[in-house]
Amino acid sequence: MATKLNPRHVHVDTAELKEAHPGFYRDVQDTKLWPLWEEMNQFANRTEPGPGMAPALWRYSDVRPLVMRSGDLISAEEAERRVLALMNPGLKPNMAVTPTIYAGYQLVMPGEVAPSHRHSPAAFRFILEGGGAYTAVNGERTYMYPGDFVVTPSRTWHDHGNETDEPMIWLDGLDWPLTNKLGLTYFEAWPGFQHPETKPPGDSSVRYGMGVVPLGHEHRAAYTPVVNYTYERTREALAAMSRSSDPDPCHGVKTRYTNPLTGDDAIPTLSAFIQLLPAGFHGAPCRQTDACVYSVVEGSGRTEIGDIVLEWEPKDTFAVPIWARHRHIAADEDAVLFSFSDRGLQEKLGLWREQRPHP
Ligand code: GTQ
Repeated sequence: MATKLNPRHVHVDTAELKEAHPGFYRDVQDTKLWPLWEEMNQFANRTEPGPGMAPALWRYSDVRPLVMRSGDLISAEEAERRVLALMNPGLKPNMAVTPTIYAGYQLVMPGEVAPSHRHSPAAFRFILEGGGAYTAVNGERTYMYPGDFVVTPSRTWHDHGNETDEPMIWLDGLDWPLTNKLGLTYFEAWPGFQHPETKPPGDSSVRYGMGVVPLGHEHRAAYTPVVNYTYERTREALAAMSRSSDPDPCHGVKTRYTNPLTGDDAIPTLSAFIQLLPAGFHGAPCRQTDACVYSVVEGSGRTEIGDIVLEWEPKDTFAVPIWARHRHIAADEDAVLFSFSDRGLQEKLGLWREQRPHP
């Protein structure tokens, strides 16, 4: 994307200055200082948000064979987590899909357990393939199926196990690049292999996800107490909403995964959404300051990002950069897109912006 030059570009020949005043530059460096005018153009030349990353598409038909091959190379236990991470070409060499978010395809083969650990980055899983493997969060198991959104808050113990006879593959999202930037990335291995079961499976969904809350529960955590937002329920919500309300011209029918006790994002640093684009939907172009990663759940279509056209079908993943004007187009059946970004973080900081077509 072309960047407009700022009219107050800093017109300094820094090479000439440096040559004429080597002593000054040396003394400044020796004093643990650095002249801002050397760097100012990097800052002042950018009049619009971004870019920070590139538009990108990961076709599941390309990804799946590699994920399965990784299953022959290394076990879940050896790898700790057997994952192929999405490398956004615009963010290399960082293992990141947006400036603040890491994502990867994780494989757990039948009979395997990925051992219990916890870490400062928060994580979610969005299930792509298989059915009935579990993630245990602080000893509460949830059995996972395609389209489920499973939350592993910061510093919660978690292990993944697959007692079924099919491989399970899901998309992981972590706020790891952000915790790296904050100098707050750390990790602990559970002393045993698996955390003991502490609650019956699904306990958090009935306790906190039904619109009733146990008396005496005071919610202070920054994260949702619900472990699994099942596709069964979110799909029902999308279907009902699309029957009774007009789609937004840019986003179709779009909902956000929230903490049912506070209405905030389920994970403060990883806002997550799911939207339905009705058959034949031709979205209006819009752009936002949050880079967004999409995972296609149902249907097929395309997303136009400037001159770039990304054609997608179920289980494909694609990334829309910061402030990139884009539109979604659904083919001749309803499409469902899961997505995630750092929008909630930007909103809290007063940085989030959206530009929509004028009505
Ligand atoms: O499942 O805990 O993709 O710790 C990267 C690091 C997944 C996990 C990842 C992790 C995990």
